[in-house]
Amino acid sequence: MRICSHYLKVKHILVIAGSDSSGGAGIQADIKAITSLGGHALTALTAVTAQNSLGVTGIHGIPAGFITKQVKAVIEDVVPKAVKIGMLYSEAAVKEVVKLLKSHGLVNIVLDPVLRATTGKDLLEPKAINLFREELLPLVSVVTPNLLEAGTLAGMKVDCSNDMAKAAQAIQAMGPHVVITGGHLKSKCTDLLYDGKAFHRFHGSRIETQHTHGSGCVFSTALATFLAGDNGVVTATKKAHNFTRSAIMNGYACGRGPGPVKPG
Ligand code: PXL
Repeated sequence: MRICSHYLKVKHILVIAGSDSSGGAGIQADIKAITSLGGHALTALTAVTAQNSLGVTGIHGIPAGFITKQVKAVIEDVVPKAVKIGMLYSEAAVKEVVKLLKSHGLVNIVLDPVLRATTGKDLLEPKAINLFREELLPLVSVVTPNLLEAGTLAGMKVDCSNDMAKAAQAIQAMGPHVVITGGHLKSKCTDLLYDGKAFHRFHGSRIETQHTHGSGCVFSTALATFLAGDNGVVTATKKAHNFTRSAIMNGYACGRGPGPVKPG
């Protein structure tokens, strides 16, 4: 049988995440980021959101067993080089993903701990947060909270560089490397990586735009894709930081509210 050499080079990234009908965040952003970086996105949908640039009007969770069915179907056929986990929505989905991670030898797992949409709607049932901390975080390679998510995971307020360092240590103690994204900082937009040994800071001046929808999804997905490309966590974080800054610079209006970033 003739094997296409291009197929052998393509990195397969498994994405477990929700759909954003506005096309800016969620699995739509993930697929754009992976594709533009030359990878192939394998996908397992966790929830379907009805939303536009002004807000989320509805969420329909996919039955947890069917999330597993999607993951098993793809990984029985193709071995992913990294996994990106985004919006999980239900406690049952968190439990199911914990089971999958325990039993399938998946590697380079990046968790974007999606808790709430910028417009205010919960994207994870609040009762699932403990399970998230206690069962899911210890199983992932890197977790990428924004300031608000880092505050919830660490149980403290996080709104300056010192808080970020303390929260990163508290979250790293739960298991994974941590990158706290600093896009919501008042001064500079510094992303902070703590790998259990040292802090690494990735600085960027503020980009004046309201079109940042999907930036967290793009960052975590780019990080997973760069890890799949055999970069260490520091290099992969730096590359994901640069890739996301470029996506934010190229953000555009789409509707009456904040528009999406443009990965690639
Ligand atoms: O940006 C976080 C996020 C993740 N996943 C989905 C979303 C959002 C934000 O709106 O809709 C599906």
